[in-house]
Amino acid sequence: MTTISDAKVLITCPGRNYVTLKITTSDGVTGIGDATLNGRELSVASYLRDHVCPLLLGKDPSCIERIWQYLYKGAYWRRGPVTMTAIAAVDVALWDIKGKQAGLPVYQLLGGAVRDGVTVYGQASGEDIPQLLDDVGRILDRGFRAVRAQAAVPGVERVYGVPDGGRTGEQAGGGRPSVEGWDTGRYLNWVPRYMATVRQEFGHGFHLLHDVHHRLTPIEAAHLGKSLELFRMFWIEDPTPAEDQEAFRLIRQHTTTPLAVGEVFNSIWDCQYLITERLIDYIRTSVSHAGGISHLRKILSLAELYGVRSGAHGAGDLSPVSFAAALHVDLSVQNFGMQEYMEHLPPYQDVFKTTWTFEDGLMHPGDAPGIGVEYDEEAAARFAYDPKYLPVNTLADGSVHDW
Ligand code: CS2
Ligand code: MG
Repeated sequence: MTTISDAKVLITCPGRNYVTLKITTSDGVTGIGDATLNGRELSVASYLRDHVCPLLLGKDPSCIERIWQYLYKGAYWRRGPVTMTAIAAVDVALWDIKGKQAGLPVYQLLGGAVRDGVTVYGQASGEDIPQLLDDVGRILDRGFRAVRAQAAVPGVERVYGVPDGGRTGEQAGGGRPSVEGWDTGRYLNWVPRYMATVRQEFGHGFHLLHDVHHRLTPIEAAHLGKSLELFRMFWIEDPTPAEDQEAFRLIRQHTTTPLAVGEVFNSIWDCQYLITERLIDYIRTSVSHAGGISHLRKILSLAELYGVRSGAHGAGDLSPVSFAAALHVDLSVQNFGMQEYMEHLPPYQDVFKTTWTFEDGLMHPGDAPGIGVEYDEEAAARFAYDPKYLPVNTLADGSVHDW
C-alpha cells in the first residue's frame, strides 16, 4: 500500500510570508497545500509541524475524507482559524497527490468543469476619485469583467484597500502593527459619491464590488446598501463584523444591495445560519482557511440549496497554492458566483510555478495533474521569514475599531 512517508512545513517570504505543507508518498509523489494565516503564520506552522505531521506518517494518502475527519474529530478541540488552516493544508496536498496519481487536474476529480472559466474581479483603488477612475479603466482595459473599487476617504489617514506605496494587496508590515484611523460618517458620505462617478464614467457593462471590511453597525450598513442601490453593486462585502449574524436580517430588511461575507469564517457551522436563513447572497469562505477543498465543497453544497453563491476570498496573502485550489472548486460547482483575484506580488513566481491562465476576464487552473502549482524549495530558501502584522484601526478617541 502507498503510504505517507514525509510531511514537512516550508516557510518562505518572496515579497510576503507563505507557509506551505509538502506531503510525500512512499512511491515518491508529492502534494502541496497552503497553510498561510496572515500575521499568525508560525502558529499554523507549529500546529502542523508539532501535532499533525507526525500523525500523517504511514497513513494511506488516498483516504482524504477519512484523514480530514481524523484530524478534525481527533483533535477534540474544534474549528478556529489555526486548526482549520492546518487541516486545509493537509486536505489540499492530498487532493494534489490524488490528481497526480490519476493524471488528472483536480477539477476533473470534482466532477469536471461546469463552466469554461472562472470570472474574477480585479482590484481598483485610488487616493482620490481621478486616481480611482484611472485604475478602474486600467483594470477594464486588461479584460476584467468585474472590478472592486476602494478609494481613500478625505479626512481619514489610511483606508483599507488603498495601498500605501503602490503594492496592491500588501497590508501587513514589520514591527508592531501600524495604527490606522477610521471615521464612519465621512466614509458613508464618500462611497456613494465615488461609485456614482465610476458608473457615470464606465457605465453598467461590468460588475462593481466593494469591501466594507467589517466596519459598520447594522443600521449603518443598511444605509450604505440603500445609498448604493442605483449603482447596482454585484455585492458589498463584510458590511458588519459577522460574529453577530442576526445583524444581517436588519441590513436585508432595508436594502436590495447584495451581501457577501465569510473570509474570516473557518467552518460550515459559521456559515449555516446565514445561508439557511437566506441572510446573504454570497459566501466568501476560502479553501485555505475553511478546511480545504473537501470542507469548502460541503459549504457550497449547503449554499446551493438556498440559492447562495460562492465568492471565495482570493487575497494575495492566500498563497498561489490556495488560489489554484479555489479555481478548481470554482470551475466545478454549479453555484459559483465570483472569485477574488488580488494577484500575487513578485517575486512569488520564483517559488510558486503556476499553470493558471487569465483571458478575457476568465481564469482557468490549467490541465496539469493535481492542483497545478509546483514549489521550488531552493528558491524558497533564499527568502527568509519576515514577521509582519496587519494594521489595527482606532477611532478619533483612541478606542480600537474593527479593521
Ligand atoms: C480582504 C483581504 O481580499 C479581501 O477581501 O478583506 O484583503 C484581507 O484584509 C486580508 O486577506 C487579511 O489578511
Ligand atoms: Mg475582504
